[in-house]
Amino acid sequence: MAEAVIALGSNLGDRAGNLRAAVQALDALPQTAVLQCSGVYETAPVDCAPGDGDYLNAAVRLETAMPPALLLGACLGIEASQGRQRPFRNAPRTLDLDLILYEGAAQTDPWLTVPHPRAAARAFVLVPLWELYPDGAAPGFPLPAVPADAADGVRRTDLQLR
Ligand code: A4P
Ligand code: MG
Repeated sequence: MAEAVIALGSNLGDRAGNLRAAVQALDALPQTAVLQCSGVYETAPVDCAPGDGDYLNAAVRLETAMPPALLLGACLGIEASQGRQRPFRNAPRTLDLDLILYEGAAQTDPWLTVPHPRAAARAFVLVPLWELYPDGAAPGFPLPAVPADAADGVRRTDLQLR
């Protein structure tokens, strides 16, 4: 089994419902279990069009025997099952599942780059990750500090993923 972390995001439709359904779907994948869920954060959109709605973001820690490519494919399938569309880059979405890290894997293919190339610069990813790894020791991805100027846009909610 390998440890993996998936970041979840939604700014369209029933945002909390979308994230909760995704956690259930991830937990139901073969040879995969969701070990831990972060809190749910309301976050200001980053690099998005003016007027886009706020996101809910979170992260989950998994153990899985699915290889990274298969796990990514499963994530894309879960997004599709929740009506994810990609009309343009950073478009509003019902559900985004990004594979942030996968224990023992490091690759830079365009269809799968792990650790995720933009995770280190995104407060909406790093804040939930620090919650999962309070000592900063995420497998293969020592956590960088949350950029001070970006932390303002990330607010913890009372919502729970499960
Ligand atoms: N892909 C390659 N590596 C990975 C990986 N590690 N995890 C490929 C997931 N996918 C990966 O994905 C496009 C392709 O990337 C996939 O087909 C896959 O083969 P996508 O879901 O359309 O792209 P994305 O997730 O929207 O963009 P990106 O570049 O991964 O993420 P970013 O840069 O983080 O931007 N603001 C707030 N507040 N909250 C957000 O969640 N998200 C974005 C997305 C922008 N602003 C945001 C948020
Ligand atoms: Mg994505």
